[in-house]
Amino acid sequence: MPDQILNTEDVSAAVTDALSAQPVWDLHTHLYPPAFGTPVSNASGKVDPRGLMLWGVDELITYHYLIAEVYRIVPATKLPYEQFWKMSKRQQADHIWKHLFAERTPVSEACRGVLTAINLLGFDPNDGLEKIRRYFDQQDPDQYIDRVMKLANVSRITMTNAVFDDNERNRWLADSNVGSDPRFRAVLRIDPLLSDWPGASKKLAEWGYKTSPELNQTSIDEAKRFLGDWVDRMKAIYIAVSQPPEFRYPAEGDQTTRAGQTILEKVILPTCAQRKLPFAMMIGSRRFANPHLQDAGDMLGKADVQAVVRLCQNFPDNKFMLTMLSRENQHELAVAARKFGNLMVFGCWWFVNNPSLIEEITRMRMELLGTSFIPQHSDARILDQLVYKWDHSRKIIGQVMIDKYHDLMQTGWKLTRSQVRRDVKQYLNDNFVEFLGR
Ligand code: FIX
Ligand code: ZN
Repeated sequence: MPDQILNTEDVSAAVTDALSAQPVWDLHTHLYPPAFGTPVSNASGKVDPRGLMLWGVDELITYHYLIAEVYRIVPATKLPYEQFWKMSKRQQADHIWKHLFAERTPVSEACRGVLTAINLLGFDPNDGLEKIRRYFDQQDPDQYIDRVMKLANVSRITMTNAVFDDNERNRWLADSNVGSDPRFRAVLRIDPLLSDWPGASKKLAEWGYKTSPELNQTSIDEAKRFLGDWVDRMKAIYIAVSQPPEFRYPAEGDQTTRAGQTILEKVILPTCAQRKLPFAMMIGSRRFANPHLQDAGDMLGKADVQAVVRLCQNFPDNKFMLTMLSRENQHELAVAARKFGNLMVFGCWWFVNNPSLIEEITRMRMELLGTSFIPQHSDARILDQLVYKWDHSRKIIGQVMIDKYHDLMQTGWKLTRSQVRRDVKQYLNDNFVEFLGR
């Protein structure tokens, strides 16, 4: 069938159809397959209280974004944090549902996301939770993953495998096939290696590597062996860290911070370059601004994009994936990406993963980078979130693409349906696949 040249009035439907039809490789999530255990009661009967696979309506409602929001309504003076954390997951969900959904209008993005997911899963959120809970209690987690991936049109789920987390590490050591589910890919996440070499070196020593807080050649060689062992064990497709807004390169500050620079220069980047693995830096998270909120207590700060520029300058053989948490960093980061082909900007992360900012950032990136960036990742922690995060993001990315195509067509450019499909595939899949393989 000949390729169709689009009229202005055809563009909206062509973009919407292409985005809906194109499966997305979700390149950063905190999701897991059932092999990592699930604490959620379900039809398979296998419930692991420390399981890492989170799914179902009570997990959706107790997402840490909503814990932060409910504590604005019922402050700790009324509900002490430790009392909340002692509640069952269902009791926490009931508390959040009461205060954020029943007694107030759920207009925040995190609240709206819960309702989009419930609705697209075929329920009426106005029916209350009991009927929905009964549905989830009857689901087999393995089959449910297929249902959610189909609904969200996600082709692959990329995990975040934090090797310094005992619960995660011990699962890999107990079963080398734990990560073999073909729907998932592993990522070696190594924050403490960069942020706390003294502590990390002691842990590596406990695990059989000849490392010490002194960063001598033996420690450097052994830390590289550690990375290689875990990249191989996980078949990791990239190595990742999140860094605070204070991250600088070259490092400034105390000995631990400077040790982080040595680890970066002599351990991580050589390992990634040798194995042609991207190194993903997620910069701007200031952990535990309110520690009582646990994961919900993290904050953001404006970071230094020039640190990224210097890394790209100094390590031209490395591939850097970058996302930053502060809205104020986005423009400078996009301009940095114009200067370095080994820098791939991705996603609207966490506190910029809201419709107004996804639109602003995607529009700015499209104007500066064309089709050579990765607009989004879900950062989902609960499986069902894929349904809403990709529904919401496809719509916003689509609106920006439609506007930019209309601008393009003003020049007389003849836009075709296959060009639209090609661009959408580039954004949702090919840019990531090509960057991995470069
Ligand atoms: O560092 C990260 O991977 C962050 O995405 C998480 O720590 C954060 O809690 C999150 O899930 C944000 O969406
Ligand atoms: Zn994340």
